[in-house]
Amino acid sequence: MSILATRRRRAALAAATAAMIALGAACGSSDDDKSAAKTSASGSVQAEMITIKAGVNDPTHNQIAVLQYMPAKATVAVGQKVRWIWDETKEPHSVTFFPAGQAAPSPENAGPFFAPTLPTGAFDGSALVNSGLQPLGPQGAPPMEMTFSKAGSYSYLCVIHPQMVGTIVVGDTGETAAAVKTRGDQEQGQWLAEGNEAYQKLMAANPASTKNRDGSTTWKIEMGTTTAHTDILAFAPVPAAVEKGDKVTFVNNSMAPHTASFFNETPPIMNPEDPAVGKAAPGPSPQKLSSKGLYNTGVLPPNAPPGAGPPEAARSFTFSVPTAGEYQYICIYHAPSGMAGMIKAM
Ligand SMILES: [Cu+2]
Repeated sequence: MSILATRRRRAALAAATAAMIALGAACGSSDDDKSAAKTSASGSVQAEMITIKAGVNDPTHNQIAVLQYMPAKATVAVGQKVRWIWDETKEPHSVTFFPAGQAAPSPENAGPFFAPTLPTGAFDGSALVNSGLQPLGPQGAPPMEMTFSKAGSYSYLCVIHPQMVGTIVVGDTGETAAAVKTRGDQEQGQWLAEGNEAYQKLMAANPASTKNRDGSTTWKIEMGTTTAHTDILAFAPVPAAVEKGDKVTFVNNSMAPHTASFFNETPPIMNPEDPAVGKAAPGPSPQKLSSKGLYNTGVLPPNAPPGAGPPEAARSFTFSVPTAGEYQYICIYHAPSGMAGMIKAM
């Protein structure tokens, strides 16, 4: 399936889901009905399912990725179903509940949690429940549903995005689907605004440059940026055209790992788990860029933890651009969000 067709299918799926949620909201709530638990004529308790989004990308601007659960916190009754959806995110996330006493891994050691460990019954906090990273690849992700058997407060997280933490509070009464959706929408609006502001700032900044002794210029390309709740998956612009003989240095000052990868009509690396992603090609920095063959920075690590990341040199890679031409590149990890750029040399 082409990427476009896949995106259309996912967009249609997302729209269908939104319509379903809206329908649920319309018939499931009223002002004097704050609790989702309803007693039927037979006396059994029926509870509405609530829905939480595991991340979203700005629908009109995919390069803005919200790294949050929306809403981050929800209250449910014992037995009330919670559903997490991935319909509106281009970036993979997990919903991972660790048993009490088991610490979460760091993003670098999260590999064992990329595969799912789905719930086998109502969750009581004693066993791992993990959606695995979803979606991986162009196909959409199925939702994850679970219920809780014991009152308490349960936190969960995304194994690769430390800023993504959610809480489910289990008590006597749960919230309605409408109340949860309203709060999720409010949070989403707030984080998208935060992301849009950061995007504008990244795009408006003048690229840092230094003059070299030989008269050439070295331009700095920022690889994305990070806010408290979003990742901006865009390369900051260099001038519309650089002079042949100039250099460009990719610098990762964000909180996400990135690559700058020029495939030049060689088969692109699309699988983020491919060992070639992390391998500088044809060799370590600096490299002389040409329009033939693969040029890859390898994974430039994030500037994390904040203020204590690896030195800038370890997060940078320089190419000289000896000949005029157009050189297109992507970040292998974030190509689904549209993280791509071009260097034009005259
Ligand atoms: Cu990236």
